[in-house]
Amino acid sequence: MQRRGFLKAGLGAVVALAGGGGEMSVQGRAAAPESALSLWYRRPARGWLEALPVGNGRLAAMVFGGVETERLQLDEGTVWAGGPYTPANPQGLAALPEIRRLVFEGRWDEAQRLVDARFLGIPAPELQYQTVGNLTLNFPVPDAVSGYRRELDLDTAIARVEYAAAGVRHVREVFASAPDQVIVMRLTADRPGQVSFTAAFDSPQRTTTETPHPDTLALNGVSGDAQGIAGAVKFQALARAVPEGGQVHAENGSLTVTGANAVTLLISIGTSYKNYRDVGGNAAARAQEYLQAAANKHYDGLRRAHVADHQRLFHRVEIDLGRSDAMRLPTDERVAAFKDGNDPQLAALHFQYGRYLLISCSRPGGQPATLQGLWNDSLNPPWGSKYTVNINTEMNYWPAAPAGLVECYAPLFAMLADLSEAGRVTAQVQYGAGGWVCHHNTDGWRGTAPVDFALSGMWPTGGAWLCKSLWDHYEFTRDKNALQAHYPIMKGAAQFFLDTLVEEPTHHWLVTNPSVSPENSHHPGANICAGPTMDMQILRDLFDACAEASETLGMDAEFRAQVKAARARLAPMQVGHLGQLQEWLEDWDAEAPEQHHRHVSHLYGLFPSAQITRRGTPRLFAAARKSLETRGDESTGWAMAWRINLWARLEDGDHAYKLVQMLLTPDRTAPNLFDLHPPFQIDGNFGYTSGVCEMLLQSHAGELHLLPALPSAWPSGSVRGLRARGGFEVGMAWQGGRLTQAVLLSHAGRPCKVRLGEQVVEFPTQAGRRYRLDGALRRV
Ligand code: FUC
Repeated sequence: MQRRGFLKAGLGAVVALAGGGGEMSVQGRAAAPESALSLWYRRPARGWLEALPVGNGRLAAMVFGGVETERLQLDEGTVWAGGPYTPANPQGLAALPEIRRLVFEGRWDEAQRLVDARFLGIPAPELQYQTVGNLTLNFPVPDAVSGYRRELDLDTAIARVEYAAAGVRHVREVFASAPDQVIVMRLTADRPGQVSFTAAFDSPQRTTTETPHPDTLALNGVSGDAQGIAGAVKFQALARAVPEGGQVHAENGSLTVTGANAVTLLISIGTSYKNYRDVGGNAAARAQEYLQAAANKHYDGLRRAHVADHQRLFHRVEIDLGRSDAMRLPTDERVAAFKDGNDPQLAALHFQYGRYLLISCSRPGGQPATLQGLWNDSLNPPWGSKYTVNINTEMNYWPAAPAGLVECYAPLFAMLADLSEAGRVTAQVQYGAGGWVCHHNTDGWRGTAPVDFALSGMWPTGGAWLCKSLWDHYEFTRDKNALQAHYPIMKGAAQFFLDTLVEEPTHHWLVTNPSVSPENSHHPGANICAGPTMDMQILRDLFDACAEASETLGMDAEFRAQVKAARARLAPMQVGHLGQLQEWLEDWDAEAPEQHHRHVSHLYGLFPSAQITRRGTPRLFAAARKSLETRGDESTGWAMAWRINLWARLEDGDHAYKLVQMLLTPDRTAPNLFDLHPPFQIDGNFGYTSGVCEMLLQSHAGELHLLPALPSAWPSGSVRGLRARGGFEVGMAWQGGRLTQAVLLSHAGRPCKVRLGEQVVEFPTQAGRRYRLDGALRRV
């Protein structure tokens, strides 16, 4: 409201810029930044969902950009509540036969009660990801400011604040450096001696502050207790001011700089977390080591290294979906206007934002992206900001390969290696099985047992779904060395199911039991079941991947024969009496209580899997479409993002775009472009970026399908650097809704089959060579 008044008033308007409740006069409206890849605003963040995220895969900050105060809300990816624990329930194994019998007899209520009583992990809930705290800078209060602008440039991964006060132009830059492992803030003014502030840490954690040096503040703390497990992650955050001119002085937990020409503020955080079983690291030594190394460099060097490192990944993909005048507006106004306006560049910006966020929160050596990536201001965030692996964590990584960021998979793969150890205990203790299992959630301690309650927790297929990313990595890169390293994880996941699948009484198909179709009820209050369609689809993919990998690697012939035999006996996908793809073994869909449920688990077969394709399985394809239509469009942020991908696979670009429009509204996209479930959940950001990839290029059916779901809203455009299965990199340009040219770079020398509508061409390729095609797929 306030903003609208301000915009209409133009010059000389008054807005609350102080952030502390005061009003300050603002003269002159800042113009849009030069970089079209910027999120930007004419006022400081009033709340966390307006603040701008920076991150380096381990450290993260939300930048508020106030004039009187600057707040950096800080996170470090290993600050998890509690400490190492093993949740496997020793009562589980004895209860399992009875649970299975009750499920097969349709006595779901009794089965669920038995799971709740005897089969959940101990503790049943998993532990949460937690914030470190804040570093707040207080500045001298100016009477008036002009030309205030706050922005995040995705191209450089730098957040920036600028304004003029009393004739002095102030600029702040903030970035999280991956090469130097510190968060850096640079404060400058265009007149000497004008940078002054007082900074202090605060935190909702159990912390103490100290001033170990005249230029350094320290915050020492330990993560919170949770579920009866004592908080065991010690952390230290350090902030050091390196002023040019002026004076710096630290005392009683606050750091004061007066009259500097410029200041570089370095923030370093170390924790005692070494891995999910060991929290014996020296937090202070780590924090100091990073700080010392960074302090030996000049700001320009830190900035240059950061920008180069970011651009090495970020520049791999360029996209142009068209431009319009809307680009001149602040980002939050564009979100509000998107659904009825003409702003294709916002769709492109949001696509690149997903790539920016993945680069910023998932880098080798760090933890995988949680439900909120790395960004969390709470000790108790929604759903613990954990890893929900019945959709959300998988969705986080959907864009990694197609959007040119395979390196960002690294923390997920490291977590899978952990889970393949931790989940062995759960497999053995609760199922008497070999291999490993992870149910529908995990956390910083790699919990793998069924969590919370039977309705959602009794789902054994989370680890198996995560393994799809290992196979995707191979399909996109054809990297056999990586496959070799990943194969034992996939094999262990498959082994668990070879040992635990049971024969269902009617058709003698092999099925999971007990399980659920994630979070959906087939009868009121009843989720537990045997052999939900999604489980069978996931296992078909896992068994296929294991068989093909073992063949490619020339090993494990006997195991390969076992998975192939088991695959052949899995319950098939079935079309129900309404023509829908059945979500369960029985034709229950029409009576299920929530017809518009957010999860569309059985459509896993359409996306991300390729078991249902338009040309390969037309009957199932029609059934999947029917199921998706029944579920409807309106849902949570991530669920609508999934639907974008599904409508793209259905090759209906305009329907996919309808969901883009529904997602890019203030109800589902915060002012800082964080996706809203609501609340904030980052999966919707990543699912969106993946969805745009699927609209422009698909490669799941043994061919590169160019522009399979181009919406009429993007008649002209271009993209460069998308990745496709088979090791291809693809650039395309189109006009009037038709392809004008395509360039394919073959990284693996695989044969290439290209589809455009109903037209198909095939040719062999050589690794490292580029192939140009015109709008009729003729080689040029
Ligand atoms: C799944 C979803 C919820 C939420 C949670 C984190 O359980 O069903 O909507 O996204 O994960």
